Amino acid sequence: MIDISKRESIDIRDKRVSVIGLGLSGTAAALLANHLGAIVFASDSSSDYNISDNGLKLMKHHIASETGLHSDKIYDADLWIISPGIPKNAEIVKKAIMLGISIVGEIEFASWYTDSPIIAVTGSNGKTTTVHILSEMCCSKNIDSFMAGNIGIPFSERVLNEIKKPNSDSVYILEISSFQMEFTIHFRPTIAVFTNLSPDHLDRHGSMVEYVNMKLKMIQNMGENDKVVYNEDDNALSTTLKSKKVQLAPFSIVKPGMKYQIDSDKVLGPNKSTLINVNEIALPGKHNLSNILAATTVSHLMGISDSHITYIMKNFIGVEHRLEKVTTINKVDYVNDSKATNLDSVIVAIDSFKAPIVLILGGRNKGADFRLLLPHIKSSHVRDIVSYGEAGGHISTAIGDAVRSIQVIDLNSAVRTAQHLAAPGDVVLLSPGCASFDQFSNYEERGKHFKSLVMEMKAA
Ligand code: UMA
Ligand code: ADP
Repeated sequence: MIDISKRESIDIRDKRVSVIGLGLSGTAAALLANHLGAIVFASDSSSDYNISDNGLKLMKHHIASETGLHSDKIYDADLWIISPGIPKNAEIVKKAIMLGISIVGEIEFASWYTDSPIIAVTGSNGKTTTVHILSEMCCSKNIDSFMAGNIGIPFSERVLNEIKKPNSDSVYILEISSFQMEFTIHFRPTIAVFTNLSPDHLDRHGSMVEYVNMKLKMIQNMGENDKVVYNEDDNALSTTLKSKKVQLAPFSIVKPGMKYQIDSDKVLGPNKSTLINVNEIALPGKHNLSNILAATTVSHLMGISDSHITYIMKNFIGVEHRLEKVTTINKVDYVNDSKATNLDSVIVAIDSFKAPIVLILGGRNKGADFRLLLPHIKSSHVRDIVSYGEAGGHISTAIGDAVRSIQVIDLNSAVRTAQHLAAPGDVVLLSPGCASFDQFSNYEERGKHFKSLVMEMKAA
């Protein structure tokens, strides 16, 4: 067994480490553990092409693995490093706990091997956008910022690079999901950022309380001198965080008294001087203004100049699959918001347009009640709804006759149908409000497919 009670004294050299899951995080964690001298065995119940490929990658480093099953060998271990996609109530996990095997998540594991500052961004929405803005803002002479975590770059990969090539200017900007917090012990960011909290992933966590608890684990090891940057406009979040013994740095797009604040159409800096007019900011939507203020508040704490912060506000144009304009066909704008996998994201997306919207919703429902969308649909410019995929029926029933709606089988038919419904001046918006897994491997694949369908229509 390995004593993991004190971070400083953990030693995995010559210890048996099972890495569960051979996706991005598992593969990176296996390589890091192997580099640190552990005897690694990696296992994934899937035998998909990319998972088997990852097994081959590990083989080149003499790391043993199995795909397509979990044999009993996984229990022959001093430590488990578990991938975020595997829930804590999975049968294999319950058995490992019963056998007394220590289990840590990939983020926890990687965090043991770096002392570089960590800025950890969590929340239900806006994490990736905030991480990208922050990474641009925190690029300066004496800061080398590295994005990692839920954005798709495993933290273990970054930490292994740092071990191989030490860099005292490194700062990690991590996107942290609720899944990644399930098995954390010592993880302690220097600055924690909370964008907002709204129901998401309830199918995995079972209840909102459990979901929020996972998010709050991010600050469980933070002390009185650590800083938590949070959205003061989110009442539940603000009330919860105010009861914690940490230094709070709020941001808000409506309230006064913040380090950076919005005064009618201007963004004011810490000394109340105007930094920029809101209409000069490249990213559209109120929600993005909130993300910008989150990044701005953190950047200020990191000692970044207001002139650089302002430059990024003016020039940062956004991240792929988030309100991304694909093209215009016959005066209809096509917008890819494939990353909108929950209702909150759909709401901010439809609120970002003044033109009539043909909204495409659908995919695999993560436990959301689409009736909650009704008041927002009525107060926005949504004229038509095309629903598709596994959730198509539920969405169609929930929408009823609130607006014109039609249910189709898949995304291909949804895009064709939306094209027929759209008139010049309209927006066709894919903001599905669901996970993609019924028809795609991930939201990126869904977004790319949407974009290729649109470009095919343009070429026809
Ligand atoms: N598996 C088993 N046994 C089981 C169950 C699953 O072996 O009993 C296997 C699966 O076959 C799979 C692996 O375990 O191959 C789990 O991998 P994973 O789903 O954790 O995938 P990774 O490729 O490691 O990607 C993860 C994050 N995935 C999830 O949280 C589901 C990625 O976030 C993240 O970018 C990556 O680590 C790098 O840190 C994706 C995501 O969808 C983008 N996140 C959710 C979201 O944003 O809403 C939280
Ligand atoms: P995350 O990484 O948390 O999923 P992203 O930055 O990828 O967040 O944005 C995902 C979707 O969430 C976007 O398509 C957008 O519609 C919505 N969104 C982004 N920022 C916010 C925010 N601050 N509040 C509510 N919704 C947001």
